[in-house]
Amino acid sequence: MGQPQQPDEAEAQAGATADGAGVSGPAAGTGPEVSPPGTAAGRPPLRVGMVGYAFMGAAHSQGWRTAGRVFDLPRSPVLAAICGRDATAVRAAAERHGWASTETDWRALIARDDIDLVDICTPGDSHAEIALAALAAGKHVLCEKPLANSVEEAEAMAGAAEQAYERGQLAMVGFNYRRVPATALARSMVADGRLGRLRHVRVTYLQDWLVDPQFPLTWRLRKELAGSGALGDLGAHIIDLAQYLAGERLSGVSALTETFVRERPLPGGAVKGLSAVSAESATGLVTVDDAAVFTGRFPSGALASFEATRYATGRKNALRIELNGERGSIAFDLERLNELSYHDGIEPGAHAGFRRILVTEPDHPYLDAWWPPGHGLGYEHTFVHQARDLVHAIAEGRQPEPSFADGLHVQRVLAAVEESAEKNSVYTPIAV
Ligand code: SOE
Repeated sequence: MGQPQQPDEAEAQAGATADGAGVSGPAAGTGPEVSPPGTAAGRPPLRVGMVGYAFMGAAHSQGWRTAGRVFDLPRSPVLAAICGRDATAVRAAAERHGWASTETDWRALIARDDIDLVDICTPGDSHAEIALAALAAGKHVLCEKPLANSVEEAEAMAGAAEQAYERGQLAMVGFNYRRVPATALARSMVADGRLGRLRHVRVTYLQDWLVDPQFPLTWRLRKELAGSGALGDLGAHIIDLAQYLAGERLSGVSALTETFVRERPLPGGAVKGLSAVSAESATGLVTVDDAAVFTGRFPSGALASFEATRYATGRKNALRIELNGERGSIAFDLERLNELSYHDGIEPGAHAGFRRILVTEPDHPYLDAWWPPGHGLGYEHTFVHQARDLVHAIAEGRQPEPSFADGLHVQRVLAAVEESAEKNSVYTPIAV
């Protein structure tokens, strides 16, 4: 196939870099020498080449640009090159986000000697091809979720990542919601046994940007580009998060999917983030699901339920999760991401009840490097933490999580959901 599609090109507007970071290294001057922005003297650089520059490209740029300024990292991320097919748009993106150079062909990016890591922020149809080529060229790889558009592609990617690991190259999937301090804290509480044996894992991911039937047929609604709809886009996140928090993989699912609006106007112009305008008359068919609802089993016996939809009127980015165990419960809502609700089931009845943990203390995950207690974080910080964790794993030569093998299992769950939905919700086992 050719160059990956850059569907949200209009998002990239020329402009000053957000935080004053230059795009061509430190300015010459007479003052004392300073390291390039975001790098620290004496630490080897980690030179990043990113493919894609739309919504996720902007989010990942923020992560790479900020991680070395907030955290003491063993290697300093350098925003070496950004790649997209439209030369003008990619130059504008480079300036806006602080990248030092541009490429219009991802193969040229991968061929460069001055790139250590390839960050893939394109739609799913190009993940496998770029990741396989980058691993073959000796690069580390970060790949946006879901890992691929099919189980076959994901298997090839996980296989290549396993071999690359033997050569010292690392690969990770961008399930960024593991990097919210509150979800990381939840994971450690489950692992410490505070909830005891898990009985229920209940997760929903609700958005509403498709409620209007006149919203255009953007790439996320086309199977050949996106792989699936709400299922792969939102469902992949909650499958990963549920498995991460539970500490085990789903062993089977039973599912319903639906496409509520089957024909939509074609896009009439630029797509920006999740917003777009429609063409006057031409329409096209929606080839993905609009919503997916499914139940699942964990090998431990815990039951799980999932809902992923773009039709939850009024819900913008509502990822909610609740875990109930024999000894306690935990609840999290992405729209209040600095908080975690915890019920200690061992506490005497008279005083028991859910309490709010404000996850902003320096001894909470990631927070020792940020602001004083109570000064909360947001969505973008998950990408900073993702960059931080990957840099540490690379410097220490250990497998980062979620690995491509983890991404492959999520892909198997997605495929099982589609299979079950096609077969009247029949329970569909998944190899763990
Ligand atoms: C769109 O639904 C989207 O941007 C997803 O693609 C992201 O993965 C999620 O983080 C926010 O919503």
